Amino acid sequence: MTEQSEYTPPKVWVWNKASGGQFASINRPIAGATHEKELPVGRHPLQLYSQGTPNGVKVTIMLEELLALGHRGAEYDAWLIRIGNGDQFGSGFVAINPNSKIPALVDRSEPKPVRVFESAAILMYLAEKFGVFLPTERAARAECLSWLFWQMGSTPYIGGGFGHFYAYAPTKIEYAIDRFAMETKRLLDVLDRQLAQHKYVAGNDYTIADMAIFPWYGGLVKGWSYNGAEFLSVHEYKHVNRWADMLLERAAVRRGRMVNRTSGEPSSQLHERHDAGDFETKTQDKLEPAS
Ligand SMILES: N[C@@H](CCC(=O)N[C@@H](CS)C(=O)NCC(=O)O)C(=O)O
Repeated sequence: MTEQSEYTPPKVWVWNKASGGQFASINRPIAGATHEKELPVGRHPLQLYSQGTPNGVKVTIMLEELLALGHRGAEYDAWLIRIGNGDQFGSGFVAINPNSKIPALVDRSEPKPVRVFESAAILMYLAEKFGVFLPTERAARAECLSWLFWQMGSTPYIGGGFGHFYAYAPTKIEYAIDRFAMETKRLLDVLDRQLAQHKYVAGNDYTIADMAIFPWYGGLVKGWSYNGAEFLSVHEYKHVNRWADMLLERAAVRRGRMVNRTSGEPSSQLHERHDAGDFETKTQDKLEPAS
């Protein structure tokens, strides 16, 4: 095992130094706003404040799917919250999500604006509001919600565990990488076995469970996350690969992946979405002067 410097935890932990690593500047041990900043409000019923990370993309896929079905009430403004710049600690954002994480949604079509935070809560809220992508029959609903919450419970081990120690931590710690690579592979195998038996995650129908799981687990097998595809031998999960490719054939999934995205090909980044036509005219390749 790689040599690690000895660390004896003090009796009481105190925040007296930056933690190091890629997200050191936004990590703090206290909640609440760091600065006053109102959130902008657009003309649509739904106002989304987010960034195109896997948790953000779940919601933009759902919104694009709802619009594809013709639900005009799902028209939305997607505002960019740059988490690397600390926008999630502005007073307006903290008022709609005291946990200071994207995504957060405000539904202004209700008599009093409704705030929703936590991506699964947002998916459920929209599924219930529009009556789609969440089965109503009790057993099918239980299966869908089981997988939805499997995603919510499991992916911190992928993002905060594997991704953090494999890609972002200032030193490579073999013990931590082993522990979370093992868990990530086990989770991929759980999903692979389910998808060996079912077309979609929760059965024959496409649901919010697919939308929640795809950006994380689809992202791993498609090699979008942490440069970890080869390390994790993701080709082994052939049913997850089959399912991810099938979802990528959906135009709404492809659009959802573009919204609030700040990395990758400029033509794939739509920093803010205020109109369906923005996908054609406002991607970064169209906004940035050609170099
Ligand atoms: N359980 C939350 C997790 C949200 C989350 O971790 N969001 C990250 C981006 S993917 C974030 O906003 N990080 C900013 C920070 O930690 O300060 C959800 O599913 O909505």
